[in-house]
Amino acid sequence: MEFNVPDMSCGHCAGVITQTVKQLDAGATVHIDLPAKKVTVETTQDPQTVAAALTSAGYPPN
Ligand SMILES: [Cu+2]
Repeated sequence: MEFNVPDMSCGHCAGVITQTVKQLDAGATVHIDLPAKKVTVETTQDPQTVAAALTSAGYPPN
């Protein structure tokens, strides 16, 4: 699944997003494309759950 996260602007944001996803699913794979503000996630969680967690962390996907 792929998310656009416009508020993600630096390595710190990328780290928070990665940790947020891994708290939901420790086995998740997270790939961050910072210039494109794109987050690619491979997880067993459903997209709504991941999107809600990112929103709670301060990085709402659009
Ligand atoms: Cu940042």
